[in-house]
Amino acid sequence: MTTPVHVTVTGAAGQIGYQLLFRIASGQLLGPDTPVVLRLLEIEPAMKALEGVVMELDDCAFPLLAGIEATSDLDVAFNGTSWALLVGSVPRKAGMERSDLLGVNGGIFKPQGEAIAGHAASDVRILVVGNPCNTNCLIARSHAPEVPADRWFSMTRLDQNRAETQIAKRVGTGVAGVKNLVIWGNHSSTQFPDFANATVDGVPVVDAVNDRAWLEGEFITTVQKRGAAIIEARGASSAASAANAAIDTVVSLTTPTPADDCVSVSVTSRGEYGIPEGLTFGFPVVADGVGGWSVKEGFEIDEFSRAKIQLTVDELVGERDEVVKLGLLG
Ligand code: NAX
Repeated sequence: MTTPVHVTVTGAAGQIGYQLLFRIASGQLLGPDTPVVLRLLEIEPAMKALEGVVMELDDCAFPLLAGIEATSDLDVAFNGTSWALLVGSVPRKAGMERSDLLGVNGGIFKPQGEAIAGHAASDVRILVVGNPCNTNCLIARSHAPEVPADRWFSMTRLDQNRAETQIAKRVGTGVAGVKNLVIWGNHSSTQFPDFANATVDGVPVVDAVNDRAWLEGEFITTVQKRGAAIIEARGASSAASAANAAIDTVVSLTTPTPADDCVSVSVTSRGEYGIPEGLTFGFPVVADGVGGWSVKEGFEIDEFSRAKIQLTVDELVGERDEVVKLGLLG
């Protein structure tokens, strides 16, 4: 049997953790030939709940699950890990100011960045899911300068999946036909789901939908506000779809991207499309299937799109300025 790959999940006893761990252990993250060791991080008060999750993982008797390490110790959690899925965080609560939110998360993502730098495998890649995920990723990365910037990702794939479904339903076709649908910017309500570069069944979305007002209005706001709509309906935030998007992100980053498509994921900007360098920003990405990726070139940005992208740039710059002010960047 091949050597197991160690995968860390933080916030492992949470909602998303519960939807994610069983899929990883069954081979859906790294494929049917790769055994995994799960390294599960939780805070002390949630260790008992995590114990129950571990019991259930045991009870599945997954042939690919080569071991489970459940811990509240950061160094143990990230020891030898090749994929760190940072899910646990403190999302915004009613009445919380942005600086409070960023301050609390700085306290989580700074030490996690340091522990990744100190203990992870040399090939580690990190996907931040816990909100505010783009800036949490920036904080962790800044405390792990030893880990190359191109190994850090934050999740905009759930937004891509949401946007694809909206388009497919509108056109009355299957979701597999929707390509090149990028989410620019922050995983927040300023994100820009870019219909202008997307195609459906080989036809530009703009032509297939043939209703620019819907695309510029309801489509964008439905995707931007989908998380809130799910909380309103379900009384709890997206969990199964978020876990699914985390799996999709890793699979897409580890398999070659088809020429007519892209992956929506937030990566460290190197100034592509005029986005300020160093921001963790949602771009159209293409993966080579052997660990490399690049921002896809050639997307047209018209005046409408540029204005939308600027809004999300401004928000992320604001978040970055705030964490600088709070002394949270390494
Ligand atoms: P839950 O509150 O169910 O679970 C979070 C878990 O994290 C808890 O068990 C908690 O004990 C643990 N935790 C807190 N601080 C920790 C720390 N310092 N170290 C380790 N574990 C810690 O939240 P859940 O629904 O699972 O969501 C997790 C995060 O994902 C939230 O921040 C949420 O906002 C974010 N989301 C991000 C999405 C995205 O697309 N990027 C979409 C879904 C989701 O909203």
